[in-house]
Parts: sequence; C-alpha cells; structure tokens
Amino acid sequence: MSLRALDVTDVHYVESLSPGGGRALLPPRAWYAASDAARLSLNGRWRFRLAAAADADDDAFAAPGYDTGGWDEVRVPGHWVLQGDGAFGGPIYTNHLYPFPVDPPRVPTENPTGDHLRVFDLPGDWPPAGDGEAVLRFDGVESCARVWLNGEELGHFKGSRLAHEFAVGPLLRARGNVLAVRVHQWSAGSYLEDQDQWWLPGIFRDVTLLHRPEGCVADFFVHAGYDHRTGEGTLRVDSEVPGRVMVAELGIDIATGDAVSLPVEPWTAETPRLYDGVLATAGERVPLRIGFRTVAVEDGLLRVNGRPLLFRGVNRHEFHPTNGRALDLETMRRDVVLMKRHHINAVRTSHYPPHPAFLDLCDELGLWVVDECDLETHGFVEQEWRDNPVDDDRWTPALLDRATRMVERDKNHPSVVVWSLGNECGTGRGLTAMAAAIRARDTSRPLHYEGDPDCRDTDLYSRMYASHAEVERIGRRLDGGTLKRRQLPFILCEYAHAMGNGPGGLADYQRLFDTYERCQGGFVWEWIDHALAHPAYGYAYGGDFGEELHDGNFVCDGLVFADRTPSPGLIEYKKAIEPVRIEGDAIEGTARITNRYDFADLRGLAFTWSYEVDGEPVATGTLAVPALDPGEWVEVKLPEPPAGAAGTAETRWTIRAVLADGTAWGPPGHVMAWAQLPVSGARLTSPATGARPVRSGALITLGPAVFDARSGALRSVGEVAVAGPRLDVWRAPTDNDNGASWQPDPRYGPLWRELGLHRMQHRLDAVELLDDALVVRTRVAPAAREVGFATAYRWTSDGTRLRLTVSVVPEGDWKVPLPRLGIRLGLPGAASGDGGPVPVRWFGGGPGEAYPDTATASAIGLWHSDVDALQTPYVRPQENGARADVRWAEVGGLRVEGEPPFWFTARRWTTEQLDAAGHLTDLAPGDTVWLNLDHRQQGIGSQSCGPGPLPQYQLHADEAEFTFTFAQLPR
Ligand code: IPT
Repeated sequence: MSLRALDVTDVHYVESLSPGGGRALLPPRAWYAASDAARLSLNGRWRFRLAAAADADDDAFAAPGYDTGGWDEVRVPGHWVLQGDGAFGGPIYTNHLYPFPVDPPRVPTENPTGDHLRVFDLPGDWPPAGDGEAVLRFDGVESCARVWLNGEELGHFKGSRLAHEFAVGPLLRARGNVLAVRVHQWSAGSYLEDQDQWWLPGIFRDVTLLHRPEGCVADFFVHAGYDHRTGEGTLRVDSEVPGRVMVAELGIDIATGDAVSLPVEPWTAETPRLYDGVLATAGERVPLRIGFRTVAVEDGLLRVNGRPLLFRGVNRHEFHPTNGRALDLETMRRDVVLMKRHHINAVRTSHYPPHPAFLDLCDELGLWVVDECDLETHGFVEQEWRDNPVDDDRWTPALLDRATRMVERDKNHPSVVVWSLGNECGTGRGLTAMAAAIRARDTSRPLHYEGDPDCRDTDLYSRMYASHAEVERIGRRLDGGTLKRRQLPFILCEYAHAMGNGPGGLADYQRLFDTYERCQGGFVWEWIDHALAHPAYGYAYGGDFGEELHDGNFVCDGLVFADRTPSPGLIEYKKAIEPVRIEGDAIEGTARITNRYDFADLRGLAFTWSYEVDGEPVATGTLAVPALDPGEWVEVKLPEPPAGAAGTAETRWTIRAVLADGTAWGPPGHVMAWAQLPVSGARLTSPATGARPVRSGALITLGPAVFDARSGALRSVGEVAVAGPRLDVWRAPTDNDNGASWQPDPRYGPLWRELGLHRMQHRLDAVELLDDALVVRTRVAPAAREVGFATAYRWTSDGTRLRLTVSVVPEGDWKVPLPRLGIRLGLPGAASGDGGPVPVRWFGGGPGEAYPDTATASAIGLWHSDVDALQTPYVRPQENGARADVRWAEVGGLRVEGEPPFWFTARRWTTEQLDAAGHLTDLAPGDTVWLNLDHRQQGIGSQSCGPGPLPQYQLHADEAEFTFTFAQLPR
C-alpha cells in the first residue's frame, strides 16, 4: 500500500498534467460582459483558511453546515498573500527561477493552500428552478482550484489567467448556497506560469454565477472583415445556438451563419469605430460591439485594412501596488487612458490574457492588442531546457487547453490583432501543436512567438532587446535567417528596458522604425513597476518579503510608477512616438507638419504657436493646418516675429498640436506633438573680470567670494555659504548603468566602482593669486590607480559676480566612459528655515528629467519647481532628476549661469547617500542642498536587459573646459 492511500483528501489533481476536469467543467467559449440573462457577482468577503500543504485539511468544509466560525476572511478578487498583514504568507518575486525544485510535475509539500468559502442567497428576481440552468464562472485563480457547490464537487482546474466555467446543474438553492473553493499556490500548472513577476496565489479575478436560460447563447464567433478596396465590411456571426444578428445602425438583421456585406467605417486603433449590435437566440440577447477590420501579412508587411501599421507599444502586466493582479475596472481604464494620452497604440498582454474587460476597453478606446497565452517555462533554461514541458507530449493537452481557452474567450475583440503562443518557453512540439490548433480555429489573425528563431510556427519575426545596429540590419534585410523568416515583418516584442532611470535610446529606435518598412515597431518593456506597497519601505521589491530566492528590483521596470504616475521614460516615449512631426526653419519662417498616423487624418487637432524670448512667451496664436491624411505633409508659413524682441535675448518658436475637442481619452488642449524652432541662439554670459584676489590671514576674498587661503576652497558668495565646489565624475549608478549580471561587458556601473570613481581623491597642487584671478590646481584620481584628471579652477570676478572656469586634462589610459563630468557643491543651510519647499528656477530644458539619450522631451523654457519635486522617485534610489541644457538656475539664494549650457541636479542628500540607499525611505533629507552642475553626462541606454548607451551618448574622458558664473540673488 502506498503512503498516498493514507491521505485524508485526494490531491492528485494538483500535480497531474491535466489542465482540469471533473463532472461539471465546461468547454471554453466567448466571454461577454453582459446580456439580458441574470447574473450574480460573488465578489466580496469570503471566509478563508490557510493550510501549509495541499492536503493538510480535509474537505469537509465544502459541506453545507460546516462551521467556519474560526476562519479568517479575504477579499475576492484578491491574493491572500497581500491580505492579512503577513498572516497569510507573503509574495515571492523571481524573474525566471522557479521558487521550488525543478522536478516536473511535482511541487513542494509546503504548498500554501487557501480554502475559500462563500455562502450566498439567490436574489429575489432570480429565475425559478427549472427555468434554465446556471453556470459558475471563475475569471482567474492562481494556480489550481477545486470547486464544490453545496457539498457536491464540480471539478478542478489550472490555467491561472484563463476563464473556467462549471455547470451548476440542479444544485442551486434559493438560500444558503455554499460555494467552496480550495486554491493551491503550487501545481503542475506552475511549471507553465514562470513569468517574470510576483507569485501571487488566490482567486484574483471575478467569480460570477450566470443564469443560462433555455435557448440561451452558447459560444459565438463574430467575423467582421473590412475590404479597403471596396470600403465594405462583411459580417457573419457563427453561433453554436442559432439566432439572429441585428445591427440597427447598419440596418442589419440576419440569421447567424449568414454573411452580409455593406459600406462601413472600419475599426482601427486610431479610429476605434464600433457598431452596437445584438446576438439574439430564443433565450438570450447578447450585446455585440462590432469593429470591422482585416488583418493580414502581405508582401512581408503586417497590414490592417490594407495598410502597414507601426506598433508604438508597451508590454502590460496586470499590476496594482496593493491588489497585485486583481485589477478593478477603473484601474484598467486608467491604463488605457494613460496609454492613449501618451500616444501608445499597442499592448502586448505580457505574458497572459488580461482580464477580459481590459480588451473591451481596447476595443472601445483603440489599442492594437497582441494577446499572449498564459505560458512561460523560462526556468528550464537553467538546465539547458531539459524536460521543457513545451517539448514533451505529455504536457501538450495542457498547452492546447491554454491556447484554446485564450482564443475562445477573446476571439470577438476587434482590438486583438495577433495571437501570441506565450513567452520564453524555448522551442518544442507543444508550441507547434498550439499554433496548429489556433490556426484551425481562427485564420484571421497572425501568430507571434519570440522564441521561434526560424519562425516555423509564426507569422511575424520577433525579437527582444535587439540593439539598434541589429534592428538596422534586419530593416535592411541583411540579417540572414531562414527564407521564411526573411520574408516576414519584424517587430520587437520587447525593447527599451524601462528599469529605473531610462530607457535611453528610444528616439533612435523610432528613427529605425520610421526608416525601414520591415521594422513595424515594438513594445517597450514594460508598462508598470511591480512595486508592492510596504509599511516599512514605502514600495517593496524582490527580497523585501524575506524570500529565500529572489531577483531584487528587476521587477521595477515600468514606464509608470506603481501608483501609475508617469515616469520620465513615459514622457520620453510620448515624444518619440508623437503622431505629428513638426519641423521647420525659423529663418525662412516656415514649419513643416507631417501626419505620422497610420490611419487617422489630423482633423481632430489644432495647431498653436508661441514666440518666446528668454523662455518667456511674448506672443501666441494659431496655425491653420489642413486635415492631412496619414503620411502627408504640408509646409505652413509662420507669422512675422513680434517686433523689438531681438537684442541679446534668446528667441524661439514653440509649435504645438493639441486636441481641438476632447476625445474619449483626452481633454481639449491635450498636447499631441510639439517642436521648438530656435531663432536667435544662446547669448553668452559677459565675462566677470576686473576684481583682484586679496589674501587676509586664512582667507582670500575675490569680489563677493571668500575662499580658504590654504585649500583654495570657496566658502561663500556674498551671504550664501558654499561647500566645495569640486570636480565630480560620480553618479549613483542607475539600473541601466549596472546592467544585468548576464549582460555582456562592458557594464559600466561595476567598472566604475572597480576603478574607484566613487572615491576620487583631490590632491591640492597650487593656490595661485594672480592679478585678476585665483587659480587652484589639483589632481583628481582614485586610490590604487594611475588614471586621474589634472584639474584647474580659475576664479575671476567683476566685483559682484564670481566666475569659475574649470579645465580638465585626463591623465593615464582611461578605458571607460565617465558617469558625469562637472562640479558638485553644497549650499549648507539652504534647506533649513521653515522646512518648506526649496524653490528652484531655471532657464533650460524641462520640465522633467533628461539625460543625453533621454532628452527629446526636454523643452527649453523658463521652469520653476522645488528641490524635492526635482527628484524622480525610482523605487531603488539611483541617479535621477537632471535637467538638460540649462542656461541658468537659481536655488538657495544663488544664481548660476553656465557656458556652455549645463546639466543641473539639486538634492537634499549626497550622491553617496543616494548610492547607498536601497529604498526611498533610506533617504533622509538634510539641510544642505547639493548641486551638481555638469558639463556632460553619460547616456542611460537600457543595459539592465538590453544594449547600453549608443556610442554618441557616451562620455569619454577627454580634455574639457567649462564655465559657471555665480551671483548672490537679491534677498
Ligand atoms: C524578458 C522577459 O520576457 C520578460 O518577462 C522580462 O523578464 C524581461 O526580460 C526583463 O524584465 S527575458 C530576458 C532574458 C531577455
């Protein structure tokens, strides 16, 4: 007799390869949000008991009358590990490593198992027994569930992010129904769900009881194509239960299975035209939202309605900082609205089908969707893919079940234009079987899978994190590969890793997409930081819940922060993909406007100009621009510049395209594109000379400045106390500076630290009092190395202003680019006083952060903010907050002018403190404001999972000279 026979409960299904079963489990079908049949949401508070193992508790709890008096409660939808303040275990973050021994399909004995129980009455108007049937629908449960109703077992299932329905049969009662659900964190299914995200068990999507009237709708498939040559749409709705299809607006009233063709407005992500219809069978009326469009790969290009499209996409995981993957409708809508406002036109549902309501929103507001199956077996890479479930026939039924559940659930969404087999599964026969099954069911959408280098099973050539150079080769069709692959369109299913500060190089990718028709865009990795709210850390990442195995902050790599505020990366992406290109020639007085949409004209946009003198708008107006068709451009004349606005001032035009009227996702005036056309260039600061340095005792005075006579260090400018300034080359390495451990060298963050750039020593060589200048000579170098910088600080003054020219000559063989090159100074006490904000004003790039390869969204203007607001709250603290092209800045009573323009950061902690911090809560603001005034900065790149900064954005250790002029501001 085996030990198993002694078990109190039978949990064989947990480790079985079967996707699910039981007497009441129904085949998958189309999902729809509403119909005229009754439905009852079972979301809410459920009784909850957590056990440490799959079979630790018996299943008597499923029987009516069981006393759950001693149980806890959880919210459904929800993850139990995010409820109960840690009493129910915690979340675990791993990228690709399985957090349990790899021995498929076995899972650990320690298998947190949540028994969920909900007692419910039927509403008074629920159809009486005998009138039809009822179905219980689970939209998402991680990772394996067994279900009982009123003591009768209905079945069990796996496939966490897929819908499962059970026929309830005659079990329902008017009152006191007992729905019992046992959920196991680990199951055989976990081997198929190794996505890079938190492991979050629970019933995390809706649970619904659906009345199924006699003669109700079962499965149905809306086929709504569009022929761009004739302008006609063709509608046919295949329905398992025959009925009629009505579209009042089009005068359609046809039988299911019949086709009708007639002129329609097509659906595109840019013009999401939906027609409301109804599918009516004898027993049910289901509202339809029909979008007519045809997707095809033709002549090597992915086309919709005959036209090639360009994905300006993001990878979207479902995430909420307190609710995990349990997303409410409002949050889903917020995602779509934010994407639309930032010109994102496509979503890859990495790496599983999203809540189906999200797809309704994509239909309604317009996003192209690559719908990805809930499948990833990435952890098998650790054993050279041995035993990979996607190449093992025993697993194929589970894979087919997942593919089928995705396609059946989501097939009626016009927004879904591509099916994706999954992510990071290596290769195998199971994927081929999935592809065949999907093609057999739906011929209207191409297939995607990135891990198929020869494109045996796919219709698109897809890569992740390819460098710019490689994308260019692919664009020029010089990348080789199989004949089939060479003939396919190319997309980057992941690129531009948005971890921490970055990604850099977005605009450079966009130029390639704009240049090579084969390159049809891509999907930035990724939409949102998966940082979980945490009582001690504010926001937490891997390891913060005491996980024994984790991947740290690799989970924080989004374009929006966990609270969905846009990070600078999103602002930069918005600029790179803006739908109108504005160029021009201020001297000629013309602007050239190009429509970069794939489908929409510019009818909805209004164009404005403003004429700015030293950053201040002095005149504004509107520009008449015709409603250009996609790809068209026009040259428009700018007005005469306002008179009398020249002189030494810096002048420019700023031209904007804005939403003329509101849309479903953006208010009137929302900026859709902009450009600045400089008229007269940056003025030069007048030299500040004439004053003579005077030594008295331990001090030297020069105009408004006082220096330490021995060290030559500046002490004050007028009444403003100053610490430093000194040459500075260090920045707290960004995630992209550090690069991922598996990334090829060079990874600059670790190289910088090895070289000692974070502990430069400043040797004083001379303090020279000249007639008209104080010159301080130093050598700046790290211990143990021979490289360094001969650095001279030359100070002059005209009596009121103080001017510093820094000359830097590298010595030795500098093999790595520098993080930054500039000076750092402190303003002691600048942040004391009433503790209120420390105001900052500057004329230069803004309003947001910028680095050399993330600077296209930085606009020259007169900006104001405060020191704390200049910080970008990356979850793991790192270099951030620089403003580009700064002509002058004012902070802490000091005005600094730069020549040439400079990079500016101000913070209430030092770079060393920033570097040492693991979480934002580690940063304690002090009284001193630390300023970095940088001549140059190293680019950002995206080496945390992709290529580093392009050569043109690297800061090489070359000779340099730069000047700052300081003055005390009037009090
Ligand atoms: C790639 C994964 O597909 C994605 O899920 C995520 O982990 C991303 O990387 C990094 O954040 S896989 C990587 C090894 C290229």
